Amino acid sequence: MTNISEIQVTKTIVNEFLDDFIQNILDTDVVVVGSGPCGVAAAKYSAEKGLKTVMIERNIYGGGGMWQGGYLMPKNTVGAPANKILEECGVALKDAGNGLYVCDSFEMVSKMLASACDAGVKLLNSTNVEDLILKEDHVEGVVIQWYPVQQMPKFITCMDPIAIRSKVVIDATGHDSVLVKRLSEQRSGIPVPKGCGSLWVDEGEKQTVELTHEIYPGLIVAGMSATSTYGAPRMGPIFGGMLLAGKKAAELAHEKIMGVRVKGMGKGLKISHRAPDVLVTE
Ligand code: 48F
Repeated sequence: MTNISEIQVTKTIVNEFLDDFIQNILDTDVVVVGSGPCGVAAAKYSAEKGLKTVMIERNIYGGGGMWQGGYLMPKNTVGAPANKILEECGVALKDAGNGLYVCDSFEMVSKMLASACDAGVKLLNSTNVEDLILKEDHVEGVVIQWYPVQQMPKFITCMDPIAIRSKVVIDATGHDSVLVKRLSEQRSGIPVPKGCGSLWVDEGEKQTVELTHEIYPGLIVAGMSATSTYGAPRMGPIFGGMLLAGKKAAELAHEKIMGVRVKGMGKGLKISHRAPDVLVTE
């Protein structure tokens, strides 16, 4: 039998949260906003590269669009070579032919999140990133508020948020491109996200990776957020491009922070404030 008091439980939670927040979250290398397939891959690979990494999710649970494969069916597909990322995480895959693989969506979510945790990623859930810390020529972190607070009527929510400093922020917020949208209101040359184009699986998968780049010093746009920023084709219920985009975002963050060359990246894909030259719908 235990002898645990109610007060001890509360004190343990409060102390642990504040210690963790101040030591591991408040001032970090990389903040990944969004915990969908792109965000989790970005966070996992950033942490595996030795970068202090915080992943922020407004939902109570992580996983974003990975929980349902499409049309409410819990089967996820990925195209090669992204199957290797899932194999690394221990996800059981079935070969569906032509470079397509399929797995159970809940296994993909849980094993990817476990892999990010094992790499040392810190997760803040129920937390909405509502703004950037934006200095004259670079992004220096994010502004956060509890998501339930943000959902309350405006007359109650005249409550200031708080901030987390980071060397790099990765916008992996999916279709809404939340941080690019916010930045576009304040800096010329940053596109106003237009939403994704119509379905084209192969091209959408390719472009989501190609469009993942540092859009402004300190802000990397990645995955569906990049697709939606430039109106590139949607790829539908296939997640390989998202995983590869997340991995690329981590490599770009590592390159920026450590000053190392990104292995295997051609000249055309080096860090640039402009989107790489790809076919984008007008
Ligand atoms: O939507 P989401 O899964 O984006 P992704 O990782 O992958 C896209 C695919 O799931 C799918 C697709 C391709 O297969 O078409 O859409 O690019 O995950 C985005 C996550 O970001 C969270 C949101 O709740 C979701 O879990 N999010 C969005 N805005 C914020 C946020 C915000 N302001 N603060 C915190 N989290």
